[in-house]
Amino acid sequence: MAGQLKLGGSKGEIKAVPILDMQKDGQGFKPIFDVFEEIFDNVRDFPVAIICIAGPFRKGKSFLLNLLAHYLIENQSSTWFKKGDTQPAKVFEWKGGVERNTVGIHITNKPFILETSDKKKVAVFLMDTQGMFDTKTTTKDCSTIFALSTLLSSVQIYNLTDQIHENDLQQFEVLPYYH
Ligand SMILES: Nc1nc2c(ncn2[C@@H]2O[C@H](COP(=O)(O)OP(=O)(O)OP(=O)(O)O)[C@@H](O)[C@H]2O)c(=O)[nH]1
Ligand SMILES: [Mg+2]
Repeated sequence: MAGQLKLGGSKGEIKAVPILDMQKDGQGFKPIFDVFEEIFDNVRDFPVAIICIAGPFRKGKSFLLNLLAHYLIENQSSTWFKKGDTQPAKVFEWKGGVERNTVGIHITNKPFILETSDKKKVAVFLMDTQGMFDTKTTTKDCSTIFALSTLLSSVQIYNLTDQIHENDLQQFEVLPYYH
């Protein structure tokens, strides 16, 4: 993604759709190829950039993606979060509590067509991932989510709260070996 992106927007209602789902028996994942193909078929003529958030469960990944989506839906306006707004756009499902919410990998069904500083159009998608390291998610599943989202994304944000601790960094050493 060259240069700084400028104004652009997405026509029609935008929502997140799963491209990787958990198997019915809860053992591993299955890709949803038809959704994948349909989404990217529409942007054959554009370079594509995927902005992804990964990281531990229950830290606000989906919430942060909704804030990003809200900002892009409002065309990156300086007044993008208006006075009356109490919540960000509902593109990705998010909730409070201690139970994990997002399962698999989800991506926006439509791109935000943005423009780089050298006037090239880019189709930008936002991508959400299942939270890692909760008791229901095996290390192999964490590794699958992390590896796939790293491979698919142009920019990957690793979402942590507070400071970065040594054990956060150690998790990067372990993840690749379980795939
Ligand atoms: N105070 C505060 N709360 C936040 C922030 N980001 C998220 N939350 C809260 O954290 C909770 C979890 O948000 P989600 O976005 O569903 O978290 P998640 O990381 O996607 O969770 P999983 O999908 O289960 O991994 C919600 O109650 C949010 O309101 C933040 O920046 N500040
Ligand atoms: Mg989530």
